[in-house]
Amino acid sequence: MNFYVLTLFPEMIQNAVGTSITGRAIKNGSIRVDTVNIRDFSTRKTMRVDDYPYGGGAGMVMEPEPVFRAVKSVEARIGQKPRVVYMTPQARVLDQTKVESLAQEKDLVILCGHYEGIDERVLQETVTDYISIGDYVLTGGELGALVLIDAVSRFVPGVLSNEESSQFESLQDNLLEYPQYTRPEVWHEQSVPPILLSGDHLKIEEWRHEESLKRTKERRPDLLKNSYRVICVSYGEPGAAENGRLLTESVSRYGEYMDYNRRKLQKTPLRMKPWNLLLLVMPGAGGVGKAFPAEITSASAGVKPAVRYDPSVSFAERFRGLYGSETPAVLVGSDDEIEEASAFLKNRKFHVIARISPAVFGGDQLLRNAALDIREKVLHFH
Ligand code: 4H6
Repeated sequence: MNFYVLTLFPEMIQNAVGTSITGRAIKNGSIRVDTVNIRDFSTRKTMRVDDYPYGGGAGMVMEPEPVFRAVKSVEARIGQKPRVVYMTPQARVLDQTKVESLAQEKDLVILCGHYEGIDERVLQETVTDYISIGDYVLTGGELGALVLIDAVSRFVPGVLSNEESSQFESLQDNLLEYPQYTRPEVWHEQSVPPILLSGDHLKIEEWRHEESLKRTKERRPDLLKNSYRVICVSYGEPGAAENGRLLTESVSRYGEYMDYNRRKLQKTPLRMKPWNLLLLVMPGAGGVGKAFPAEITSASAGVKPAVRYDPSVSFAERFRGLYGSETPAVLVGSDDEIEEASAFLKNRKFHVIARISPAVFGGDQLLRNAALDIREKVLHFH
């Protein structure tokens, strides 16, 4: 991924990104960070790029033309129009979902303002995204740009090692991370929670989820209103179950997965809450992507292999125990399957927020994009 930072202080950017993990990523070619000095595009002999504000008032404003030319110089270099991000306190605050969506871009231009900001007209003509890194004021946009580059880079392939992986992060579920421990086992008379020494990975994952919830309630209760529990149900040939699991894991670290080929599940009532998200994966979604790399180890790892699919069981019969309560739902299947499921789920008080073609299981990138799309839609729904 290529970042182009338009700034009056290029060395501030280069010094910072050259260090630590972003520095390693630049060296190994996973990312590039090019700086463009806006002053190089000044239209004046003095090389100044600021002027007095119309209407009066304190401070100076950055002129539109140098900024415009700086943006155009990047467009000319890459031969297309990239997204242009303006770092400003007057914008929605950056979150993990936005970070991950920006990481999908090939090129990203980041515009850093100084003085009192930049002339509104050039912003209107060039900026595609306004981003704030928090509700406080900085002397310039550079620190914001650095925060953005750092957070986005973590999702660019090749930037993190396997150990540093960003695959399963609680923030993805709008939850805080669980507490971490390392050696020694007893320190200042405090022991590491015994469950972490048990070797029971399923139990450990459950414990961590509980700790994440506890911690979020205590420290960031505001996050919980945007947090939801993913429950995936699938039925069909074994491929559908596998695909259901893959989709679940790309949407949520703590998703739950259920195989509705099982007669027992069909009979058991499942009453979903408003803070659940139903992912329904249907037989039409089973044929694609069976050879999908199974490298995503599972939050739902103890799930028994899918039982045989009995196509003679009707949809309504299969899901007779399933009830929502204003619960958002995402449907994956053929058009016909989705049609039938939508009607049924509406009656059961679900809200279908997305319909997804089984083609998403055709590859890693498609699946990731679908998962991002789902997360954005749920946030909107809530
Ligand atoms: C745009 C407009 C980002 C950029 C005004 C930038 C905070 C954030 C800036 C300004 C930023 C953030 C210039 C206003 C200096 C105050 C640069 N501050 N400012 N929260 N400052 O992401 O005076």
